Amino acid sequence: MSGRGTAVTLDEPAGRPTRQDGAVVTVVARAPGRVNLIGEHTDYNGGLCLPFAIQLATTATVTARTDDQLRMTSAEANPADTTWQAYVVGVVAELRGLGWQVPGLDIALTSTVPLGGGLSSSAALECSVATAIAGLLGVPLDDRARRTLADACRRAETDHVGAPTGGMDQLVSMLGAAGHALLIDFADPATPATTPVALPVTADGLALLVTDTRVRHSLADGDGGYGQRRRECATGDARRLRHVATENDRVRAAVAAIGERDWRELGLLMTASHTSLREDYEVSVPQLDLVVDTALSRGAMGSRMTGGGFGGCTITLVAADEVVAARAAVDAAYRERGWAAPVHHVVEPGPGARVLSP
Ligand code: GAF
Repeated sequence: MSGRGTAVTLDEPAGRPTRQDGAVVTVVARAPGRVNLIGEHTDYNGGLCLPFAIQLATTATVTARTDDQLRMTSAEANPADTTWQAYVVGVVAELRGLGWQVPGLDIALTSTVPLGGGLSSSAALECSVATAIAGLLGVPLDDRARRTLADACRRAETDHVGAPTGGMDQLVSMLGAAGHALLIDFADPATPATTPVALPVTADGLALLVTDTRVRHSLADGDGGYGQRRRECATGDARRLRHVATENDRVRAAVAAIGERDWRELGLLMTASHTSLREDYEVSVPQLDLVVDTALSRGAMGSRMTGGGFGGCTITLVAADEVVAARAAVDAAYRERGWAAPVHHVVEPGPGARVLSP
């Protein structure tokens, strides 16, 4: 795939292209973070997962330069921490590697996805930049292009940042649809099969409550827990693989339960997923367990950690009119232990990445 509209005049003194050739020079794109409803640590094990895109998102404003430089700013990143820049450099390198004629760029990022908070701020960042570049080059964002971008973003993360992630986050950020979760089957990791699954929880008086434990964990640490779990699965660790097998069964059962609007069953499957992640996969932490246990004791239908674990977020299925009480109970349990207050978001399945302007 090659871009068009990339020609920029080279005589602009401030490094900015003009529009005299008619090319679009500034594109604004938005890509969402995600929550995984069920199917954890299955993507890199050839299995099934069921994430959805959320309303929290990253917005990239990308302007073509007349030189080769990449200049970038982030409204939210800590100025002393420049690790996020590797994600951008990786995306540009991967797209150039595909033959896309990506010029030098000025990139301004702003995000409502908590950075490093388990809602896939990294995929939102990568996909917002990739989508803006596609817009800049005039590449239509059809299904094929979206998959190409998702895969380039995954490689940016694995090959440039050193975070050996599995591909779920980038795929759902690119392919998410409002009102739907995305069933992803990684049986053939090179061409994951995707099926939208309508998720009418709100219509049935329920809510999906995400709770950020405020415990941070980086997937980029190759010696850290995430990379270690991948290696354990690759070498056939029986307990880890038992989680993967039972989790795949739970995803299938969850899709069936959703189809029947059997929310009680979905809740039970979510909670069973958490137990398996805690006992067999050993990626939970006391804060995640406390949120899950407290929400369940307060009447939630199901609750589990979501994402890679070792911190990050939980997702809880709860009656809409019980959200306030569930939040208050979790906050109180945190206070009792003297932990910094968690952050809650009621989330709904939203659309995948898109160009906002022009
Ligand atoms: C992280 C990774 F980025 C995903 O690829 C996936 O493996 C997930 O952890 C665990 O299900 O979000």
